[in-house]
Amino acid sequence: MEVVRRYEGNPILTPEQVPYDCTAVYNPAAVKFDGRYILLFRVQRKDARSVLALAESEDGIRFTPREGFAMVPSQEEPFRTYEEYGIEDPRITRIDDTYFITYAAYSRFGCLVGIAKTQDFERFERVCLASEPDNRNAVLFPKRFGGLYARLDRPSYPGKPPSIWISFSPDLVHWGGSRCLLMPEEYRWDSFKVGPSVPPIETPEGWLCIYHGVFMTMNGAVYRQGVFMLDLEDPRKVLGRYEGWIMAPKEPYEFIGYVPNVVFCCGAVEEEDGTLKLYYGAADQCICLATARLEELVSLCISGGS
Ligand code: BMA
Repeated sequence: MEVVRRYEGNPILTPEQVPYDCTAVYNPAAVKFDGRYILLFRVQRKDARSVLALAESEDGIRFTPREGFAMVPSQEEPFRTYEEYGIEDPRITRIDDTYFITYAAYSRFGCLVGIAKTQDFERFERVCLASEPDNRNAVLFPKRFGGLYARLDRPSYPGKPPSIWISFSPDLVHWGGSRCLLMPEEYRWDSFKVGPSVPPIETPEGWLCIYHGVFMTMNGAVYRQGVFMLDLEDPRKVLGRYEGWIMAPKEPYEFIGYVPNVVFCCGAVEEEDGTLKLYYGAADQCICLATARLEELVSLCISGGS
């Protein structure tokens, strides 16, 4: 039996089901807030630039999109300059009573990490632009380490394979102490690039990290999902990495879309019974749901073998 099981009613949200003109809805952040499930997702508009919208649900399966957008490129500097081409691929982490949103800010300068925050999912406030280009897929840890916030992200440097790094900050604005945690493995499913998918999930064995790995084929990139584990006390230590993928494109809605062959997870909600609801973009076109047992993902990281 597969560790990650797709919801049979996928996709759960399509461009046809939202009340705005767009070509695709995908790559959703997910969180449970006030007893309801919230998805903050990327909406690709007809000029190919993206904004973020929000949908809510009682059961985590049937989502109702809100009218209007939750976040659009800011008109205030310095955000205005660096969000000119849009904002993409959000992730949400709750730290104390605040929900922080990390997103990719796109502009003529490339792509960098933006951070915003909300307490009620009604009003969203920018915190800062938190990297140089090119960097995206930042996820914040829900806890501090020695008083410091921590994040994983995926900087890229010409000629080097995009990899997963960790950095620390006293205030979410100034970042340092950076270390590389995970690099693409040569000639494997994740040999082209690796990047964080969802914010790290605390388990008794360590921080479970779900990541995306990319393989380049004659027909373009294939995006899959994998797992690795970090030490609870010192997240700079990698405790294990599963050699295989936990999820790869296989359903028609993952093959047919704006970008075929993509499963791209940005949000997970942990249920009380140890199930994880994984929300992901399929073929950069629509939003889907899958479930997994947290403990099974943990054992894959510890056993390592595929
Ligand atoms: C990445 C990002 C994601 C996208 C993925 C697959 O580089 O642009 O937003 O889902 O490619 O196209």
